[in-house]
Amino acid sequence: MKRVFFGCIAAILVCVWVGVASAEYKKTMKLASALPMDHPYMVGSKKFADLIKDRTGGRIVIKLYPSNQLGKGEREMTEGIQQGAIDLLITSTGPLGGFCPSINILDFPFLFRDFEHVDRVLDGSIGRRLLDDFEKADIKGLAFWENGFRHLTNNRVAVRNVGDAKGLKIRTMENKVHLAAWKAAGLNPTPMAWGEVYTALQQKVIDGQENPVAVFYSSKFWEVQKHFSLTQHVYSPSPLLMSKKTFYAMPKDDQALFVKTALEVAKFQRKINRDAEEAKLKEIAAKGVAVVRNVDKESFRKAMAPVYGAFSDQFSRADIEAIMNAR
Ligand code: EAX
Repeated sequence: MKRVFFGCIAAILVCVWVGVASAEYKKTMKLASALPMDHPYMVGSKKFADLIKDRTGGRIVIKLYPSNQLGKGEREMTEGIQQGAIDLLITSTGPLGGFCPSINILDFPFLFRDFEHVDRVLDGSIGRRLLDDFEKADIKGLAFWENGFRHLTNNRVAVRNVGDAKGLKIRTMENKVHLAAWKAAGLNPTPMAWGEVYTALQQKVIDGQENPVAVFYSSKFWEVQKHFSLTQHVYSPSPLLMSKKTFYAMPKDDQALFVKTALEVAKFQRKINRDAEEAKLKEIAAKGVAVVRNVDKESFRKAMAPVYGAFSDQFSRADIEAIMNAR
């Protein structure tokens, strides 16, 4: 009888302690990204920050730092996450392979069929495992938000098939899989941090780049690019990352709240990204950019296919097929 009584007392004390711990935990956090406030990255981030503030009664406040305010590019800001200088970062997987090698499996060309396929993989066990892998790099992967399907743009030629694009000097992210894929396709890719791309295009140091519609639109690339080809050559996921130090310093209830809210906002953020794409593309065309919609995607897929063999020592056929064949 006594054991039950003291057991109940202990349980009550733990609940009180957890409650007090959560009630006492207060923090103002920094959330960074490479893109401006009107991009879905930051629309999603604002919703996330508002929900966290509301759900913690104002104990946790997340301040937003868009447009590379906290670093030259996503690689540098990911280093900031590892060091704890930045608390949260919404970033493409571009440079992340240097921190968490397994994430590069998502960067293969023509890996995903469509958005439904993307959601099934990223919201399932494969996506969860990839997010968990970040912990080895002192990073907490909260959820997969979205950059979108990437498309090729350039200043020289209307690209309808891979042959039209041969020799184009294009910027890619600092991503070994993307670099290899574009080399295999016969282009001349050069890796560059996001913050340098607009100027490099303006000064014609490079002919083109590749990014989803929303990035092209929010960065006003119609000012420095004439041709937009809907190649849809790779899907670009964007994990919401958190400093592992910051995450585990929070009481367990707040940790669970951050994961739950990040997953909830992932659905909202992907939807706003997808729903706005066609209207943005029409505006891009209205700004004078020549948009090629009927691209021969198969010519790009075939030309980029050797990249799978080039990394077969790091990514098994079985792992690739587990993603490709996910139904
Ligand atoms: O994450 O570097 C890139 O091209 C990324 O797609 C962009 O910064 C958004």
